[in-house]
Amino acid sequence: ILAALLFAATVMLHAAVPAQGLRPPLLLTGAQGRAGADLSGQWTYSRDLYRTGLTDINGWVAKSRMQRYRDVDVAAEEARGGTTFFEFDMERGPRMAIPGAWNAATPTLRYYDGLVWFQRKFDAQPDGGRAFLRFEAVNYRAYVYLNGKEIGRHEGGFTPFVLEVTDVLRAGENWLTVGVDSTHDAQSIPTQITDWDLYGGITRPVRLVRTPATFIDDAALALTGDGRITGEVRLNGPVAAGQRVTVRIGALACATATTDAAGRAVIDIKAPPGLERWSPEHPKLYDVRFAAAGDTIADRIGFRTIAVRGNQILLNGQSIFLRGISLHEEEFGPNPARNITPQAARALLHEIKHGLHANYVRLSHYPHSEVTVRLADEMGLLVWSEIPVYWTVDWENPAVLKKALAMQAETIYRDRNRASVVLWSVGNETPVSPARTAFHAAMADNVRKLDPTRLISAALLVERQGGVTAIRDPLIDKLDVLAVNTYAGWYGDDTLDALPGLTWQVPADRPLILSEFGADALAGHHGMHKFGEEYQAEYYRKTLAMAERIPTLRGMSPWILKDFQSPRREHPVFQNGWNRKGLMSETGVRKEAFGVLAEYYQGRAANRA
Ligand code: GCB
Repeated sequence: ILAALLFAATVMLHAAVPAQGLRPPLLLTGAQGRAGADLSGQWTYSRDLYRTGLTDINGWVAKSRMQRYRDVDVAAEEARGGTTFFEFDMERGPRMAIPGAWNAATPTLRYYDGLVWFQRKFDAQPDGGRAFLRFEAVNYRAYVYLNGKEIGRHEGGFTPFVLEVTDVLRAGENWLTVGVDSTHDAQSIPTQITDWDLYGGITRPVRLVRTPATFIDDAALALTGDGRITGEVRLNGPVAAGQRVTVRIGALACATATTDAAGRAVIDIKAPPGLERWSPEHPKLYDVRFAAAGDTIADRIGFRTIAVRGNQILLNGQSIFLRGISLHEEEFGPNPARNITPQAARALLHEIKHGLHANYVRLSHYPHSEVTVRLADEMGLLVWSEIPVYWTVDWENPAVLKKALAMQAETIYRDRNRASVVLWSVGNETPVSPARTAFHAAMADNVRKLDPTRLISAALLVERQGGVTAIRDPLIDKLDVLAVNTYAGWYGDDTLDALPGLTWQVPADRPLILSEFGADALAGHHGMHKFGEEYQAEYYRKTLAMAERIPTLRGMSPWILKDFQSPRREHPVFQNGWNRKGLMSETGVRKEAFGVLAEYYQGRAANRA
């Protein structure tokens, strides 16, 4: 117990200042509030299944005739009567709304998995400052060209990246061309096989962002367990030691600091006495302004502490139970495009918070849109955040570990000002092996360095012998909160009546959450058999009865709020491309099990247990 207490204290007491070295080169944390342009809207596109726009067959096929990113107006060249041969014309290509996955845009791209070129023109004028493109997410690889010049590449479908275009941007019309390759392989994260849809494309907004020569690239604040507010402000551009940095937290406090020679200032003040703590019941956010070198960025930040003590999870020092649900990034509707607008995110989170009486959401299995995480802050929902180290990746490969660490860093730097985010997960259902455990351990160490203020977890596999379920996973030594996915009563032959009698052998000194349990039901299909609404509802009753008997249980996020698309799910009557474990159909029709969970959570909320 003493060891557990010391461990808990370590989690809380570290300052929020992360280690150097793992940081993405540019973050532009305050991009939303800066001058520039939102490049959402209609983009033209061109399919390129054989990647001809990127490859040169030993100079034999002149690369140029296929290169969609060339700075050339093909129609004008044709009109001039030239002899140059082009096999593309982005100008006259079909159009698609960006952001949004191509799979939902047109039936011919429904199952397309490969390279697509996108183009969009925009006007710009030089303003003496710097210019950047910030992509919130491109799934899975992006090749970015501006005015015919390659300006950068990115791998990873769910995290933001920033490319500087100051020297390439021209006065007047600019041509932005992006090659998006959705193909996954054995070295990608995730690999080719998952249980969700392909969703290729520019799935989140793209912005042109203008800044002064020296600007605040990133600024973060967090409340620590010992009653301090700590963080950092980083300048990018010509910097000098001793530049003054000011941080205002609403009308409550104003802190100052000075930069070091690298343009970084550390903030560390005693939390002001009147500081209201953020919680799901009271999601208080402060308007925070960071100013330095003539530049200002604003954010809305909540302050709370999160820690573990023994087998309890403490929010602001109080033990809590996480009444949650899992969520994929899919809006309501028969044909999701993974286009999460504020309205779409609000509708989903509203069902969770007010329909289910939940205080927590597992944003699975990858970093969700910034819109969703910000709304969780505003509406009051605790968040589990994860990157898609899912089922199995190439554990032995150092290049793959590097990708995972980079993805994790991009996520943490994006969301570390979000009070809602309390858990970083380092994996989902990864079969135990020495290489896999070493991989996850390196991830956990990385997370601990980057963000010592939050808790670390992973959704683990359990072992079952007869009626006894146990966790036998050496990774638990690296985790603050244990989490397991369990499907007894759905996969396999257990009867529902057997569930409450199953027993759990889990460490007594750690909090446990059920990161998943669930059963498919087709909305409107009735009966006490698999895929029937009544069966799913009874499965929930019996699983909840089983859960009640786990003494260290501190929360759950059953699988899942709504039905979601998955090419893996091809039962011809009940699935047809949809995983049906939703408590709601894809269009938002509640199944019977929704009421079972809502009632259970209402009871827990009323007992404040
Ligand atoms: C799981 C996975 C999740 C699947 C779910 C299922 O354990 O983590 O991604 O969708 O089971 O429906 O089987």
